[in-house]
Amino acid sequence: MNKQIDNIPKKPISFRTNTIPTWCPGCFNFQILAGTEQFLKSQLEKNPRKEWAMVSGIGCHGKMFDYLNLPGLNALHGRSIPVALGMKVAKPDLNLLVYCGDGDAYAEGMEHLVHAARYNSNFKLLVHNNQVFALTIAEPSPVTELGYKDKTNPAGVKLQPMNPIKLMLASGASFVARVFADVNQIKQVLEEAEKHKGFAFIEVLQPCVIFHPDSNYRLRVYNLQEKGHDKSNFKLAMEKAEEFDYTSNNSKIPLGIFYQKEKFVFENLI
Ligand SMILES: Cc1ncc(C[n+]2csc(CCOP(=O)(O)OP(=O)(O)O)c2C)c(N)n1
Repeated sequence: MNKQIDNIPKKPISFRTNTIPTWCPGCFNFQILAGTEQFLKSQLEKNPRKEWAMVSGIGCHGKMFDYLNLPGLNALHGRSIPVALGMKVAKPDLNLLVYCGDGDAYAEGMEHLVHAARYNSNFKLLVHNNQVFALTIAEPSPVTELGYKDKTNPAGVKLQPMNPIKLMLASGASFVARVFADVNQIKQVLEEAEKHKGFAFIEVLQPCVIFHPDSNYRLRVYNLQEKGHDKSNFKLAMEKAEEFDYTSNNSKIPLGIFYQKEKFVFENLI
C-alpha cells in the first residue's frame, strides 16, 4: 500500500461546469439541475465506476448541457431522442440522461417521443414542461392552456392542449411519471427511473417565471404513491392521467409514477 498516495486529499468530483448560468433568476431549471447533481452524487457514492452521459435539446432547458459536467451531446431542437437512441445502440451500458423542452419533445420531436416509448431503450428522459417555447420568447406549445395570449396568438389559444401522460401510456411506455421541478422530487424520481430497466418518461412541471408563471399548481398537486396508487394498473394510470388536462385551473394534479412495467429493452434485441 502506498501511504503517501493515500494521504493526498481527494478533490471532490463536481457535476457542475464553471459556466455561469444565464437562466432567469428564480428559474425552476435550477431545481432540475440541482436535483440531477444530487442524484449523480449519490450514484457516484454507490458505484464510482458507473458511466453517465447526457443529451439535451435546444431551448432554455438545453443549457443543462452547459452546466452539467457530463459527457454527451447538445442535439438539435427536437432531436435529443434519436441521438440518445444512437448512443445506446453504440454503447448499451452507458447510463444516459436526456433533457427536452415541451416544445422540443411535444412539437418538433413528437414522432421520436412516440417511438422512444415503443422501442423502450434504457435511457431516462426529462421533459421540462413550462407550457411555452421559452427561449424563442413565449409562443404557445402543444401543452399551453386554452386562452393563453402572446404576440403570435393575440386572441388567445383556441386549440385544446394534448395530454403527454396519456400519449405515453398509449404508446407503450414502460415508465411514466410526472413531478414538479423541485430538487428532492427530481432526485427521487431519477432514483426510481434508474432502477427501471427501459425507457423512463418523466414530465417535469417547470413553470416559466417570466412567460408562464405558476399560478396555483403547487396548491393542486398531490402524490400518487402517497395515496397508494397501483402503478401496475394501466387502466387506473389512464384515469389518473385524465385528472389534469393541462388547461383547467382548478383540477387536482397527480404527481409520481403513473405506470411501470417490465418490457424487452431495445438494445438487448440487437
Ligand atoms: C430545428 C430547429 N427548429 C426550431 C428552432 C428554434 N427554437 C430554438 S429554441 C426553441 C423553443 C424551445 O422551446 P422548448 O423546447 O419548450 O424549450 P424551453 O426554451 O421552453 O426550455 C425553438 C423553436 C431551432 N433552433 N432549431
